[in-house]
Amino acid sequence: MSRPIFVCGHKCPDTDSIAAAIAYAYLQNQIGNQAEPIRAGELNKETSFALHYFGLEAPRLVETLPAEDQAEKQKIILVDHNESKQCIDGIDNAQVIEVIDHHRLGDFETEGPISILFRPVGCVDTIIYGLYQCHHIEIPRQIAGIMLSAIISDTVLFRSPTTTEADKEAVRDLAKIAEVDYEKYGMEMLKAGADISDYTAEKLAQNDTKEFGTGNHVFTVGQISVMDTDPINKKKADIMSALEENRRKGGYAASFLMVTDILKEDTYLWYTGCEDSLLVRAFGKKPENYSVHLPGVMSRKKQVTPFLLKAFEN
Ligand SMILES: [Mn+2]
Repeated sequence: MSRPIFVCGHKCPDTDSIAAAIAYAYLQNQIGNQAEPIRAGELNKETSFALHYFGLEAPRLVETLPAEDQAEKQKIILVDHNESKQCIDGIDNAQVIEVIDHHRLGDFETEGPISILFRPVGCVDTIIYGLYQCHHIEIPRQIAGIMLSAIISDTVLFRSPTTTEADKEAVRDLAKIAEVDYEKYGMEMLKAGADISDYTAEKLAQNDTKEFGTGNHVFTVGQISVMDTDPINKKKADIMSALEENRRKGGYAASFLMVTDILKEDTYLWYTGCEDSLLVRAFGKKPENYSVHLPGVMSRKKQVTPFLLKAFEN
């Protein structure tokens, strides 16, 4: 009869976006709605590690939602994002029927009424975990595994200030179902994701990049998690050239790259395209060599983007 509803995370998908698509599509199928998880981009190493560890297939890659000549548009549920700039290409060819997210409410507009569920928690899979409980649906071991991977990833094993009690509780419960020692597994997974040894400067420059905008200023913020900043610092010159190249091509006001040390729990924010004074306005610190050191900063959403948005407005 009808086509399955797509469940899709943001572009440049992270573990949360992939896990949420898988977990929420599974839940939809259990409650009688045919759904298929899809992804809007390549998997990162951390996500590949987690999928492989729990024996799961990656969602199907859909680069652009095609324009349909059918009377009814493809239905889609967005998870882990809501800003139009972060949506899969061709989103206007689809009908968004639901959004589940844990980010700020962006510029999202729809033609008709939709279901939305937002909660200020560390990970969208924590919200989805709650939905499994609401519907009394049993979580299979593999899905519990990918969901807890997502929560560990987004909260950096509870180190990020975005972490809530609900995230911790979900991980503890999911770890029992997945039969893993979540601390040991979590460190292994983060380590797999932090391995950048074979990444080119171009790839590093666009790692986990998201677009944000305020008024006429559209900028990008990417993030790379490492366990040691030495290797990436050695490639800084090439990464900065690639970052500037991407900024120029995309016509962005500025491009930022968070180099986050997950062991030291700090970030070096690299940037191109804007004045040093913007960084001073945003963080009250004088940058050096296109980098600002931000101790204790790990969360793009909570500790970086809001300050950049404000600085651009002033
Ligand atoms: Mn997320």
